[in-house]
Amino acid sequence: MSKTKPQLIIIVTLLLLAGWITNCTQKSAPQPYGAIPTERQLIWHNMKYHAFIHFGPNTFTDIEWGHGDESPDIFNPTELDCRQWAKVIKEAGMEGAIITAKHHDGFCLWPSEYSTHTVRESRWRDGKGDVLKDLSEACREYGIKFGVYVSPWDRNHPTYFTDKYNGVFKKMLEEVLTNYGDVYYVFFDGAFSVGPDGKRQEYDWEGFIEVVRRCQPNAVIFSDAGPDVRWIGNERGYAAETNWCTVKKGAFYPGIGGINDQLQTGHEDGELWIPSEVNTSIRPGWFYHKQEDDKVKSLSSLIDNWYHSVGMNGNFLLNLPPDTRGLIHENDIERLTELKKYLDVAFNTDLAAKASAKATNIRGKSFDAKKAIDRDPRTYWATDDDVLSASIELDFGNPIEVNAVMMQEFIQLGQRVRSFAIEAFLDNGFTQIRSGTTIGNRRIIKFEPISTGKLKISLVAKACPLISNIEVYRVPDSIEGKAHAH
Ligand code: FUL
Repeated sequence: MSKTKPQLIIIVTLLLLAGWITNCTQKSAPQPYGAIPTERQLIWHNMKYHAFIHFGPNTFTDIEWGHGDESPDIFNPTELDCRQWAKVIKEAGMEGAIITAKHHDGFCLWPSEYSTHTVRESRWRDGKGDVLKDLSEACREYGIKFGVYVSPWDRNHPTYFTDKYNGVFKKMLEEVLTNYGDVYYVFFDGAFSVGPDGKRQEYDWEGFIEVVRRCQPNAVIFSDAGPDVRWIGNERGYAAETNWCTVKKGAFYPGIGGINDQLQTGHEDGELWIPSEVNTSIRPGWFYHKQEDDKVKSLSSLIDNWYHSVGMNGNFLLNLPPDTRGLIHENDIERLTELKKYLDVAFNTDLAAKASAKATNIRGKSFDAKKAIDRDPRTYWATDDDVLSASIELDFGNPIEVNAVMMQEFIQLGQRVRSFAIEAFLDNGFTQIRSGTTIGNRRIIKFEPISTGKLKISLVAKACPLISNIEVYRVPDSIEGKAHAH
């Protein structure tokens, strides 16, 4: 049946209207700027704090880098209990655990078919144990994510320094990534050695990445160079003041030296989204050493690490090395508990929640100022496309004491802010109390406590700034009875 003329007119009008509405919505929605994160990176961005677990023959030989010629019998934890680790990690508020499935000595914490230097050759549980099985099950039981560190450098495997090694390593990876359920994180270390004839093992990075993507498509891959998460360039647990999630193509390669400064900052105009992981150990070493039992980091240095990692556009990966019993040591647990207590107290009350907000520029008419300070990550404050400098003012009504501001960019559409300033209303005008450079996923700015009725946050961005969250706190220096945190 053919359509009548009036019907056609209605259809055309409706189509035009639909097109106009779509066009308007598109115009009012900010477009992505530069590189943006993938889904799996966003899941990682939404985490803050996870545990690193260095465990293996080094725990028993009391050294940091095993030579690969140690007897597998040396690995013999007397009370290994991965459920204790998982419980400690969960209670510490950490969201995942990444274990050295294989460190540089080549010893496999699982009975790999591709090595003779594994738990199977050890005395532990008569060679029938599997640390990865125990830990992955414990993680599931306690609701934390399971991740693996697999060292490409292997000082035991007979094929290392030959072309065959890449094939062996990929097979090992397949075992680790297919037998233990979901793996959220694969950590590739950059350390290596040069053979007696000056030869260096060439790694098949593309092949390694292909195995991870095929076996665990949701896992993020860490290395000096990403592809999903990059090393922050030091092992002290400190991100730099300027920390871009973006890096330039080809600038980084795992294991090349001389790039630590660039790893710290990333590159403002990088074409790749590779944010930073900030890692350190709770003790001086990565592996357990009895003589370090009284050298567990102080609460104030852990608090300092927290503000320099989670508070500086990174995640915090804190190493907790199990001891020769196969347990996380009491001293480490005490410190973790203190940090958790501190964080619970410090970030308990968001003082911005009750403030009213106004901004110098608001994109379109859709902006609800309250949304800039709520916790809904789907909403954000955006300016018009051509407005690259803007400020938001929070009014608390009456003066309150504050000393920390947390800000988050809506990174789904790129990292944009290149500088910011925080001003407080004192006496009868605004006075600048802090300024800084990048924000990214999360930036926490601490300053001396001030009593103020209003805070103003000014931003200068590369493209219209998008802020998904602003929170304000009065954080303590430490918890009761503990030393002052710096
Ligand atoms: C380094 C390694 O050589 C250390 O042993 C440790 O695993 C650390 C996290 O990475 O490159």
